[in-house]
Amino acid sequence: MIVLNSNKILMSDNNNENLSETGLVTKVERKTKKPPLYKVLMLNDDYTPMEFVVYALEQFFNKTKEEATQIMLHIHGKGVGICGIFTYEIAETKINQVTDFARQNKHPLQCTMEKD
Ligand code: TYC
Repeated sequence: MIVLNSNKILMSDNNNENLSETGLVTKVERKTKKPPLYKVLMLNDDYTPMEFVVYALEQFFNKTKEEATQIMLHIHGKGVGICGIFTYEIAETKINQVTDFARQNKHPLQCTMEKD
């Protein structure tokens, strides 16, 4: 945490605001900023085989067969489901891996991302 002026910090809150002795509100900054996170969502369709979706969830999202089956059935029933939560670049990579794999196998399976 870096203090941006030399006033003594009397109080601190979760908003990174500090009340100094002079009554001035000072801002502090985390040294390591948390990156924004994105949900990778998988969409239902009428053609991709259930076993293919389960396999993709195991391969690209490190799910067990049981977890992958639950997620697949959720997507099948509700239309969309969460595969995982990642930084932007990792989410993008996962989406490309799934869509490339689906295309190679002539399945219409699709993923998107949404800010968490
Ligand atoms: N609805 C597909 C079927 O009945 C299965 C499926 C599940 C497809 C999840 C895509 O993301 C998906 N074969």
